Amino acid sequence: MLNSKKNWWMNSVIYQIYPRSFQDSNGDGIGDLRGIISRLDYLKKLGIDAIWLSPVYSSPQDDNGYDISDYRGIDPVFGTLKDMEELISSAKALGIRIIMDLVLNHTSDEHQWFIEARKSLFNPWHDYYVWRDGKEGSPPNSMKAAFGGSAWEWVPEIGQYYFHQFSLKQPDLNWNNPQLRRELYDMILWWMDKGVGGFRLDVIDQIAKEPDQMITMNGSKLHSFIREMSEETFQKGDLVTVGEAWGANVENAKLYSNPDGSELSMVFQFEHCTLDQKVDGKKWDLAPLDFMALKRIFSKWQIALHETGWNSLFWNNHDLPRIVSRWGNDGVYRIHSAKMLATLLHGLQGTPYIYQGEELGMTNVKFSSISSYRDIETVNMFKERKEKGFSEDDIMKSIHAKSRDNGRTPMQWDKGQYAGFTTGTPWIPVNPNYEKINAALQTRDPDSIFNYYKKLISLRKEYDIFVEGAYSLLMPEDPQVFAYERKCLGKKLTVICNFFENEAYIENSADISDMALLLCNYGEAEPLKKLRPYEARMYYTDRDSHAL
Ligand code: TEU
Ligand code: CA
Repeated sequence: MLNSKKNWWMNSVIYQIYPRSFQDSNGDGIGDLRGIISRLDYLKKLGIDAIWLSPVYSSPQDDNGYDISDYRGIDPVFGTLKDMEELISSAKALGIRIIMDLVLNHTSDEHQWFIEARKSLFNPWHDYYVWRDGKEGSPPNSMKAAFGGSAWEWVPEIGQYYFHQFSLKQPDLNWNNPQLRRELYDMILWWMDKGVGGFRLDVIDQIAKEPDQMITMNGSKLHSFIREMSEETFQKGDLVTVGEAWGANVENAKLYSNPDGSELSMVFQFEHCTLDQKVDGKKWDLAPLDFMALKRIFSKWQIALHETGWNSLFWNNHDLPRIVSRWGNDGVYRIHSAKMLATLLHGLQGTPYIYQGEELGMTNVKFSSISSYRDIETVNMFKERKEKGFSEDDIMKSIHAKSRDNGRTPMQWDKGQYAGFTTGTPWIPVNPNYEKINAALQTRDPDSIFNYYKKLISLRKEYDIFVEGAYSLLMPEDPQVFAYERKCLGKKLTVICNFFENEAYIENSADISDMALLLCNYGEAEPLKKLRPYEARMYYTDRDSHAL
């Protein structure tokens, strides 16, 4: 950070809320804005700085709100615009900013623009979307949609196909149209006027698609579109902006998160999230985690973006399985492994994200029947693979490991009915482990995962090394331990984690002499010869004799 200014979001921690599953206030079984308002105290207690709110705009809910029919309206299942304004101001009073989720790659097919666009080739809104001629039955090319089937959908009335990278009900916007871009920017400015603290940009790497070239991500105009948008909107405020990009690499991440502020604050990239699937397979094609690759990839991003960009740090979001089940241990070592994973992540350089329930060590869920699943991606995959002849057992195994619904079961507040989420029937079943894993138990237990996260968040505020320190990997060849240090101006932070349930033996590889123990997930630390199952430690000194 030597040359660039420090921004508020650099020592912030962002908490993601999936509104549908957070807190219901009116008994219809669906979480809503008034529910969130009623839980702000809980978030204040945890110590987070900002809330990333998954979409609450008007939507037919084909993809739980990622299909927007009116960017300026709030969907009645979530509340009203007044509730939204109240959420922004009540959060602000607690020092918490609200980050809206902007879906700019596509709208709902029920958006007024699309209703017009599909009426005729000469309609003024036609060009807001991506159309190609074709003959009925033979789409322009073989591109596939993320949620199954062709990416092209025939509209017989006008004899053209429209392009959709996600569901049929999520037609892609045509960013080449300047008028469309202007309308999007005006909408962003409108939300900025409402006092939001920033934006998360859904699949931002896909807005500059070039379907004739079969290009979805990283199209040639991508960064010029982002720079234009940033200049016209974000740069007029003191916002945090986060680009979701499955197609990011360390090179383009330096553009996205250029410290000169010309694009976004940071990029949310997923390279580590593909390390437990078969090479050339899909996420459903399960493979054990490649731990050495995890060390390599985290290290690569830490080093590449140091002083040239900014990282998002996360294990979880609403599209990913629960980390404690995925790469920790949701049996006997649930608490230790959840804390270890948190320690590893929160010691890195970047802005940490906590996904609702992660701070409680919430786990994956194993519904026995596909009828309990709600996610369009999961449901479509089930059908598709059944038709292809996969066994139901195999498919359910993939779903239990990777379904997006793992992260979407209701937030577990207490041991009451439906975990305190709703007085009605929840839209998706509650994870049956809520009597053991819930917020009420953990907020009053000083050794809980919740209170451990709280401690990690407060450490980030207390020591500037979390923001500034330069990263290096320790013990690179160790197949079981993930250890690294951060250094800056005579200060040093060392993080040592046993990633597995076997004890790990350490031979003088991390020099922690004269360092103070900041945190250990077993409470007391023993001499650093042996690490217990999933043991994590964090050490600090501000008198590092080896530092420059
Ligand atoms: O996700 C981006 C995306 O590419 C997902 O389809 C992702 O590949 C998948 O969820 C992995 O299982 C964003 C949103 O986060 C997601 O919820 C939306 O469904 C999607 O965009 C479409 O808006
Ligand atoms: Ca509700």
